[in-house]
Amino acid sequence: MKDEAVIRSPDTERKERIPPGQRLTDNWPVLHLGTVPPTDASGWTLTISGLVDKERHLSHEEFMSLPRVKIFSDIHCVTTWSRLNNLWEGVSTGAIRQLTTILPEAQFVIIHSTGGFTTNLALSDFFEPDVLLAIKHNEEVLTPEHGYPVRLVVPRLYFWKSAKWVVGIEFAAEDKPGFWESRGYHNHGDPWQEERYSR
Ligand SMILES: Nc1nc2c(c(=O)[nH]1)N[C@H]1C(S)=C(S)[C@@H](COP(=O)(O)O)O[C@H]1N2
Ligand SMILES: [Mo]
Repeated sequence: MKDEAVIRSPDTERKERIPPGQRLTDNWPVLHLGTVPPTDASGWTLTISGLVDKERHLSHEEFMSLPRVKIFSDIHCVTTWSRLNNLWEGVSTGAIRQLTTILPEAQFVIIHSTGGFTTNLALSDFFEPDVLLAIKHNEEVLTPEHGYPVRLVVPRLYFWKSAKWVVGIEFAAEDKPGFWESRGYHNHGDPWQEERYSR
């Protein structure tokens, strides 16, 4: 690819980069429920559905030909580890927006993963300029356990919102709490506000 300018997630510009209640780790823990899906990307499709003018199904080849961005971000997991200085490469959610017309009633985005995991985001959080569908981390293709072939990365929210093995993006008028959000995690998940769990 042509070398793109790196977009810095704004939290990486903070003087104090560790949110309250978090501690630094240098490694990258693997966390998910269930099993890692098969690593064959040939049958992978990304479905863009819900409140769009026309549902879209992108093959892996079509997805890989979309324009790329690089984003520099920190990771904050609600289980209290934080990992700084991550360089992601992939397709920005802004580029996804160009593929379809989103109907004006859409206010929320539901992300669907292989295996049934879901997470929900406000439309505005999904389209922040540092949000991407990542295919690489620190210049290496994502490993299966970290979300190959495609994972969402939402740098400004706790890492459970960063769904691995993404296969669907659904635009909705109503919010639909996702896997963790309907099991006690906060609906929004801002690490700087410690939005860890809902009451
Ligand atoms: N599909 C899917 N994505 C997921 C999860 C999951 O269980 N399934 N777990 C989330 C949680 S709780 C965390 S902390 C991060 C962990 O990502 P990592 O294993 O790459 O560190 O993935 C998130 N994305
Ligand atoms: Mo998590």
